Amino acid sequence: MQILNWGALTPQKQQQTLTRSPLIGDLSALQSVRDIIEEICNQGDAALLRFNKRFDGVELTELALTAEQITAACNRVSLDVKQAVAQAVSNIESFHRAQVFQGVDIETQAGIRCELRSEPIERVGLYIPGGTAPLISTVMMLALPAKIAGCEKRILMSPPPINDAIIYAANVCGITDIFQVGGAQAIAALAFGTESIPNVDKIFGPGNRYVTEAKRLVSQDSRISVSIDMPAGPSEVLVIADKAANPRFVAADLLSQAEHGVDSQVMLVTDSQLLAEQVNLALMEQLAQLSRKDIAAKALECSRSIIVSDMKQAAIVSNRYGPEHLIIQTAKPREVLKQIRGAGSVFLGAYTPESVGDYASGTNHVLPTYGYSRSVSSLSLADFSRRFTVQELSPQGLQTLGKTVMVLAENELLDAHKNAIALRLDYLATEGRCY
Ligand code: HSO
Ligand code: ZN
Repeated sequence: MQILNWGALTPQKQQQTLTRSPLIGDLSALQSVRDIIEEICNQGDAALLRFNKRFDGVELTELALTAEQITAACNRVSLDVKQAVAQAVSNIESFHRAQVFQGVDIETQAGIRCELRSEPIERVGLYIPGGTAPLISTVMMLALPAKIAGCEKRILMSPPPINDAIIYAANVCGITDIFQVGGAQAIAALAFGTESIPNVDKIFGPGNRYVTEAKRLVSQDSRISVSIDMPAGPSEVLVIADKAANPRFVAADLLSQAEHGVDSQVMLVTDSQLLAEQVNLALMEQLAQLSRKDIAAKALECSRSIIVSDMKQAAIVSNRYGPEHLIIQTAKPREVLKQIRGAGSVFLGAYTPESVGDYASGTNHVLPTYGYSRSVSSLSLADFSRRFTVQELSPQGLQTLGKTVMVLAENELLDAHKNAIALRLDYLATEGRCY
């Protein structure tokens, strides 16, 4: 990785060093996503079956997996995978159960009661991409909070043929329906519904450019009201390390993120030039052993090491970048943590590689990328429910608040608002209470 000295860079160069590559370049892709969405809207299941054949080379008669197919897939999964899923599920469940919303119920003034309540989103659609890495872990990260939140319909979509371990994880995590559909057409089906697929209220999950664009388009489509989890971009990690960090650990963590995709970005921020050089050597050594070395090598091409003066400056650089994952491998990681303002998920110390959060520590791995961590939260239980408020005033409460509301309404030139108060205050003064 290219080694840059932060202090020696002009402000412009510093900015450039922290810029991500532009997300969407190919406009023809966008038009084809629009066309796919319209085809699903107009022709439903028939179009989905056609797309399965065209894009995935799979000819099906039914989109839904049957109970028998699910059982057969589960039987083919090894005991090792089953045990690993069980431990991961247990930790992810513990962490997400602890997030159950407690609610707010207070009197802001005597007789003025205000509440904040939460209800599960009724129908959620969870998208799991196909491709070279079958994301068993993403099934757990989406399906478990959906179940714990109490979402009634929890639909999983993935391109055919769906990997057995994905089907197994979906089954263990309480998915209610599995459909064999991928790509933009899966998102369109979840958003609009088809003869066999019910439309949902919110769509979650990662995907390629087409899936991401389809999510964006359906969430802005005025014919429906479907929301999406968060804006998606390529995966990234930033490692803050000091001179005592183990360069082999650091290199392994950088590569674990670089292997996700050629557009993944990995950054090292350190106060030690020597460590940066040692990490570069370790990267070369470890890269050669990887099955996805071509992908990781490409990702490393636009990744960099930044030399800073101290850990305070390291935190400043990290905050400006706002990484999806932040690993702090320093003598006192919690001291650095105090200065961190934006990161999707933070991994502290030498024994907390990103992989543990990706799979099984309990935290969610669906995180804001592309600098959104400065304003968007990591996926949590709250994303599977909606919050709403309730208020109730007693006659005394209305008498306390009436004048204030009437003055504000009058000054907004909204007479009907004022009237709704005035006639009640009159009623209370002349007739007494009505209940
Ligand atoms: N690092 C990914 C999640 C993942 N890693 C799934 C392995 N499997 C999220 O950025
Ligand atoms: Zn990962």
